[in-house]
Amino acid sequence: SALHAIKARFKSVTTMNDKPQSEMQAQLQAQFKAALQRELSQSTQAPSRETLMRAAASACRELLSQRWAATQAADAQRGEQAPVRRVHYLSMEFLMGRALGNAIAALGLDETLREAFAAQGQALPDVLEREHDAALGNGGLGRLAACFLDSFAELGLPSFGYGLRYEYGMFAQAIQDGRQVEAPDDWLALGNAWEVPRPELRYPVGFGGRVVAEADGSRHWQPAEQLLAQAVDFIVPAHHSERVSTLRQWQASAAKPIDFNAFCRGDYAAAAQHRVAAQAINWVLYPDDSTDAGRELRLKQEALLVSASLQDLIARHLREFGTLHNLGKRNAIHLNDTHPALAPAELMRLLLDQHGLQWDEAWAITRDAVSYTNHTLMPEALEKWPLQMIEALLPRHLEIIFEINQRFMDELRQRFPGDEALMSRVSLIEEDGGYGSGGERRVRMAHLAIVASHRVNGVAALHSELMVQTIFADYARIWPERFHNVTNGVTPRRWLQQCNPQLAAVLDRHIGQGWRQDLSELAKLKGLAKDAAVVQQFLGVKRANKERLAALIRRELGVAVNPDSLFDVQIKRIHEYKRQLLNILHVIARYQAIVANPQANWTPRTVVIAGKAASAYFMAKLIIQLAHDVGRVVNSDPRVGDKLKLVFLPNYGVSLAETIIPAADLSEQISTAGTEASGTGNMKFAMNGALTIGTWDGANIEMAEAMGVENMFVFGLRTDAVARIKALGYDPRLHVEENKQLQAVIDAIATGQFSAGDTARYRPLVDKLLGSDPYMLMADFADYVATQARVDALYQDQAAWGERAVLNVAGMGWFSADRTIAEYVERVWSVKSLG
Ligand code: B1N
Repeated sequence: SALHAIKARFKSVTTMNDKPQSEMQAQLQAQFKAALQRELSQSTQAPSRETLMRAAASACRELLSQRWAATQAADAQRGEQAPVRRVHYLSMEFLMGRALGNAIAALGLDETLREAFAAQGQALPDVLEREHDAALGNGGLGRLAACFLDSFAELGLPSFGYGLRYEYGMFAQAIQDGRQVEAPDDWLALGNAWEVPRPELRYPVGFGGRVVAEADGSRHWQPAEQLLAQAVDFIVPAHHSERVSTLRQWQASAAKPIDFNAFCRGDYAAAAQHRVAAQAINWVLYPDDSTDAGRELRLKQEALLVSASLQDLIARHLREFGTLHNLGKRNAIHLNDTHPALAPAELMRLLLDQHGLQWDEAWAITRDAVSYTNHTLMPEALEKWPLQMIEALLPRHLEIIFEINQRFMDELRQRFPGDEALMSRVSLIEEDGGYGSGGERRVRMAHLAIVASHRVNGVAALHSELMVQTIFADYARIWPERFHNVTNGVTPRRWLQQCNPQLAAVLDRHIGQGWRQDLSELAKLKGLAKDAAVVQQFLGVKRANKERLAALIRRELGVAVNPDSLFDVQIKRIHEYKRQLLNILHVIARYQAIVANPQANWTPRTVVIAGKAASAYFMAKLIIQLAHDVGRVVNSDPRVGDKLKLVFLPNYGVSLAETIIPAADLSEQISTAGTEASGTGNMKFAMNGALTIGTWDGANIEMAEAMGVENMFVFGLRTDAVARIKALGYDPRLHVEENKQLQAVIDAIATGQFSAGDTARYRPLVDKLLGSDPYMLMADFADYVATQARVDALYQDQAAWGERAVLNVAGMGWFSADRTIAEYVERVWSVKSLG
């Protein structure tokens, strides 16, 4: 397999004189003792869980720092012949979650630490829980970047993740009166023991000002405002070698921190103005998932990330090779969506203006280095920056973008003479004011990313196909060889081994431990799916995990749910295309049916929903409110009892997912076909033995093919049908008129049955469903409800359900991020892919 080939290639760097485990244990114990003493200072009180957590984190950080130095030393000696370039993964988001549990698992020091904590009267899980989630991402795109870092380390890939050190990560979600309220996520309040500051790594970053033409014809930029970007590292360990990967995050500060004259005048606000403006860049992660925030501060964030990262790359490359001519052959610069798509413009600027290269050579280097992953086809997510804003903040970059476009247009004129329409469609500059432009001219960042890349990829087979058939069809005609697919994956360390230790133990017992390194070994389970003892163990583990989740639900919400009921789970960002509303409509239909016929043989269900809505996304917030209103009515109706519960767990994030996913029986992956690029939650659920109810969308399709489509509950319109119906003119009312059950559900919402008679509250939702229904909930409702009935029937036969659960896990070997990264190496980042 590709994975084996890659591992073999890296062998020389992955074996780095592994230390004996006893020495590691002794080191950790000593470091922990020293760190604890530092933390406690003179205090004689027993250390709190927080204190123990911080001491353990800083002890681990010390051990990891040694591995970091060894990894860098090994990578610096790769030389000219290495088959793979050093990867620089540029991303505005890295959704890392907690680090301590992962670090001690990677270091093989769980037991050592368990004992050290026990000596202080504390249990390991209680201490691990005190760590704040590092929530520097919105959802799937950010979590994917975190999984990739894990696989970079595991595969021994010379690499850096580059991001921003946000002071406030993803907002904390609280629920008041059934409505979402946002609070800042002050994750650094108590310090962060994982950070490794790199004071020697700081780069100037400019904004504003003007471009000056020199006498020799060269041009250079005189920014009005100078900032410094300072590196802060986070070290990511491999689990089966001493390799690590690095997440390098940038922190901006003012080049001139205070205005001393203003200070002496006593005008402190003016004195601190630069400082505040610089630090503002690091304040917050923009909490918009699958939409474009489009604000000036966001553009500054993107520019800072790109500039600091590329200056760091160039400095390292010059240290290693002493020349820039081979920069593209030795380095990959990967764009995680278009958020870092200023990178080619900035790289060109650095090569031309600071290092004196000529355009053609600089452009060849840039195209060799840069590659781009697209994560969504939705028009509202495609970044387009107003020309005027770029001109004001980054005037030299705009010049370079114009020149790239000019040369691209010249090339097209040669290849497709007279095709003016093509030229205006693929131009980097949107002249005519498309979606949301307000008539301004804008730079299309996806076009810049494609033109400047040697590879462009989608994140699942269907998505990659639709990408070249729809939004990038013209480009696929111009450069067919540039477009590829690399299906997403997740790290089995965090998402199976660590979040579900009991299932991991069952796997170890029956198929050995090899799956932890090579997930394709899960296929060995296939032959065991009919083994009653194995199935029983699977069901037993699930039951224990469900009890844990039931306890959490009781603690958080005061709702008692029955661990023997079917746990039906949908956790992800709240978005209309993901159709949490369809899920709620099904809950209402079921509620009405139970009330009408309480004696029927109901399969008891607990429906769990969690997820955050972008703060300005009205419809998504209304869906959260509806979930609460429906939950309140259903959960308190004595006629329903255990047969149905609907709970919404607040403040969804990585840690909550780690508890919920192992406890799920049913995974809801119900986006309108063609809208979810891949999904990665879908993979985590199936790996943990949940069955999926899903549409023929994103990676669901490849999962169904891998495990056997008979092992998934597939329903709904497929992409071709969606397109056909939309072309003919979709009328959602027809579906409502012919379906009594659906009518009753919509009526109940519209007449205020869940909102104490308030008929206005959900009018926007109802109007949209009956009006345009762009995500076609009405068209898919009947099939969804019928498929849920099939789910009920199978769940009543626990042996049959358990067999399917085993087969789901057995089919998930392909969806390891290790395989994904092996494919990126093959198709995108190898020297070979440069042709
Ligand atoms: O990227 C994930 C996919 O698994 C999901 O299907 C996809 O929805 C997600 C603008 C995005 N696409 N686009 C974004 C995030 C933040 C932002 O500001 C867009 N996220 C996805 C991983 O491939």
